[in-house]
Amino acid sequence: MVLTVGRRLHILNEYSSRCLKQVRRSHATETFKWSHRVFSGIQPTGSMHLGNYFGAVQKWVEMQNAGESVIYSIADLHSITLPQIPEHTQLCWTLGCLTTMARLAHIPTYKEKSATVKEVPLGLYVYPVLQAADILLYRATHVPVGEDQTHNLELVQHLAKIFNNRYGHTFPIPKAVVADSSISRLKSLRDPSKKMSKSEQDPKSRIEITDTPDDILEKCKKALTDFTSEITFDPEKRPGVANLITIHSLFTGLDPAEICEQNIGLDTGRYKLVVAEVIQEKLEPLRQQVQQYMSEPQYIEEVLNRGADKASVIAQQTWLDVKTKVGLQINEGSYRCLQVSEKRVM
Ligand code: AQP
Repeated sequence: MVLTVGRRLHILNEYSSRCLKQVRRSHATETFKWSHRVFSGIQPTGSMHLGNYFGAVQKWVEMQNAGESVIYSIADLHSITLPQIPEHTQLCWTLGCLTTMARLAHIPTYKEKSATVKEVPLGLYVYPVLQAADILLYRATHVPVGEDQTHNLELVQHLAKIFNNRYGHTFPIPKAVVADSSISRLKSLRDPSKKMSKSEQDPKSRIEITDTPDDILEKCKKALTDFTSEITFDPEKRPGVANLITIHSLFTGLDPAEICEQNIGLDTGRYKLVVAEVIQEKLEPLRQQVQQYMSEPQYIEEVLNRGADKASVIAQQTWLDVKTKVGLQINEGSYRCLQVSEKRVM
């Protein structure tokens, strides 16, 4: 049987309106209870620093150790490496069709990063949609991320709602799990008006997890503070000193006020040495553990492959569901639907 373009369109319209009715029916009757699932990721754009660690990774380990169902990823597509995970890019396209340019242009992480380049790459603009695809593909219910990602998470929630309203309940509305708000985000040691970042050109702007004690001392000494000598915690007026106190507080669990009290009489130069010592001591076991893992590349590869195999089963299931609902997948049900429509047309 050969279908003309007109008939194909007619049949597809029939099909769409049937699907729409099914969707509306399902909205009215279904209540969904998603099983708890945690998803998050990190870009392989450089060496992990204290911001990544305290902002997100520490929480990931906590949730994993608490026995939660977790998927943590290396967001390689985000940093343009190997596009070998088609479901992520396919869902990204689908979700991209559900949002607007105006909405994406308002996302703070986009504004910040686009301000640093003359020609803004399309990838930077679409980045939050790819992030949404990553999260929704695994039907995650909880997303532990740093405070800088809260607006991106709002876009994910918005896209999940739009998709569910249009095509039927498909995704949970994921919740951001943000580290203690007092932590907020760690700032660059060289310019405390910016966040600590892997891709910042000056390596002295961040403390990396694998930094040696000498690196740490050097970076703390060079941290930008101000011309007031005593130690006070004032993130607005004295962001450089406040950043050092925050790092100190994160490692020791001490309140910033307690830290200021403990260090009365020290000037900022001497206080930097105190902070360096705290970081050196607390980071050393972590650094050694990382070194140990780095000496076992086969083991790391095995863990990554095992995780990827598990994740890809979920990704494929979700993408099939999305394709079917959007009408990109002709399955047995839709084929019957086409046959019925075909008879009616004839
Ligand atoms: N300075 C920070 N303070 C607190 N949390 C932070 N995160 C990043 N920087 C800070 C959190 O770390 C997680 C992983 O980040 P990512 O690699 O996905 O991307 P990012 O936020 O863009 O981190 P970077 O280090 O700044 O990378 P580049 O330089 O490549 O852009 C996220 O949950 C993030 O919130």
